[in-house]
Amino acid sequence: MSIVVSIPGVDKTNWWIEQLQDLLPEWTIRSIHDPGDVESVTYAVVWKPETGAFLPFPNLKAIVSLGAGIDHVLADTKLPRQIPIIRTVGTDLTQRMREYVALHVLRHHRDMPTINANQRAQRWDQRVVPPANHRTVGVMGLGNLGGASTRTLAALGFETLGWSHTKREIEGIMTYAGEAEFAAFISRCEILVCLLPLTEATTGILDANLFARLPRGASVINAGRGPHLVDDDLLAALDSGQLSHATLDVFHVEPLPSEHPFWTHPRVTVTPHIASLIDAPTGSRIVSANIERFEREGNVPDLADAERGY
Ligand code: NDP
Ligand code: OXD
Repeated sequence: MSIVVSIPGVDKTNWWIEQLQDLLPEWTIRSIHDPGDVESVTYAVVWKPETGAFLPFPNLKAIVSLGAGIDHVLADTKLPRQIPIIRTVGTDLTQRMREYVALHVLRHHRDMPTINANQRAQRWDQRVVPPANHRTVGVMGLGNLGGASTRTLAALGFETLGWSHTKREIEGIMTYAGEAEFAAFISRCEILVCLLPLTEATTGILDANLFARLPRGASVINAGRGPHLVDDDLLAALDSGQLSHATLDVFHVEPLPSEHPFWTHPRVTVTPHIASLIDAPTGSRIVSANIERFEREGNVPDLADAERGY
């Protein structure tokens, strides 16, 4: 009975192995690069696994994504598609994302990027912005993270909208669903937050067409995945004034390459995929509980739907 761990970086892998071993003492836990008896491996705990990473293990019962997203697992063109994928989600992850969304929405709402630039230019400009209840914020994706973020925004007083694939009811939030209601949603979002999973349908969703439908001067926060965004379309929308600012946590290539224009653009804030990074002690508790439950019941609530892509 063994578990293999695959995370880019030897130090991180060893750290996770130690944490998991403490919680699952009866299991053998090893790096995927030194798996021992491949027949005994029944779980793989992974973040951005290499292509073909799962092929050596004929008895895998489940793949555990060390994160909420499973796009990094589905990106493996040699993935054995029948193996269940378990997401790692929990209150810590949700709490961190709520903090990130609140921080950056408030920052856009109060026009802090301009105030910071004014400080650098020693310019005293007392800007008056509307209070939150006169500001409309829209969240794309109303799952664990998006749903919780809408509640936090509403608690801060924002007029809060949410958009998802199927209709969701969230108290105090105006919700929209699917293509049919997208136009009504997007035309109202002065600040737009993307917390969608990356799927075929959502790749490139943050493009010129979407930006043109936002109110002029709107701002965008992308904490979903880099490929949701068409980078050049964002740059053009910022340059034309259609958008005022963007905060980006996720990128097509991570780490963001040093020559990428986002690093130095005056109206782009870059954060290094830290909106809701899970830590090894918390993550290991969630992962070990999920593995134990999957062993017992053959199912867990956090099972992803690989066909759907999230
Ligand atoms: P969930 O699976 O819980 O929720 C996904 C939401 O997106 C659901 O509301 C779903 O709608 C909606 N959705 C999916 N496809 C579409 C579509 N085509 N059109 C409209 N709505 C759609 O995901 P989480 O909230 O747990 O996580 C969301 C994403 O956040 C992750 O996949 C990951 O990419 C990103 N993430 C980023 C982190 C960071 O640090 N930057 C940290 C963790 C996650 P419905 O329910 O109706 O199907
Ligand atoms: C995740 C992430 O998917 O950290 O959990 O991006």
